[in-house]
Amino acid sequence: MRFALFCLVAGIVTCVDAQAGDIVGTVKLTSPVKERAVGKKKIRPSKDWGADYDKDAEVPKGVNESEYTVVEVLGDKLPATPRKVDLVQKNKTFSPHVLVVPRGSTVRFVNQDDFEHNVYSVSEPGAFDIGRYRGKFREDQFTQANALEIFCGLHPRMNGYIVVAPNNFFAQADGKGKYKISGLPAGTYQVRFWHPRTESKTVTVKVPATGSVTQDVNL
Ligand SMILES: [Cu+2]
Repeated sequence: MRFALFCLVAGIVTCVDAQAGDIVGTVKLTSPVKERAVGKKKIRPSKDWGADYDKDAEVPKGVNESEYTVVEVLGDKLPATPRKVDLVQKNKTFSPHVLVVPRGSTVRFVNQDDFEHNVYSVSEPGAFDIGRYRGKFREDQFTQANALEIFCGLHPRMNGYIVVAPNNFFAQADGKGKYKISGLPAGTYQVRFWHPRTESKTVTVKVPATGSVTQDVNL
């Protein structure tokens, strides 16, 4: 009773903060991971970039696929604090390969090569095309939660992802598949485990008022 009164006086936010838990666990990739996607020869209607088209650009090898896994707590009502984050294009690769930002964030595309690049996505909602650019940066804001598959119209083998999370509660697994989402208000949530080249999985997780709950998943 005393605690409930404190919540009423101090406000819901303080009350919720006092009862927050973590989700931790390990993601194992047990299904075959599909080939990395390749962009289209001609991108948006009427664009043909002719001689600049480079079909042989290399795909980076030797990366640990588990670190591309994104774990996100679903729900638009949880807070989403916009950030400004760089996505670099260098040596004909997107770095990072998978970028995760909370809804409303701005992604600044930075071309660190000495030739032109482009970034586009046909994923909906959120399809975009920043045009071709060089020696400067372009930026775009992402207001709708989605996993956007991105390409460069000039180098079709350049492939990456911008995952726009619905709120602040997300994590990327590390090279061993381990992840942690901290400070989630106690409650029951739908949590999605996403990987760019295998099937996603959504599970129900009950987050305790203190401490952590362990949720391991095989994708
Ligand atoms: Cu490019």
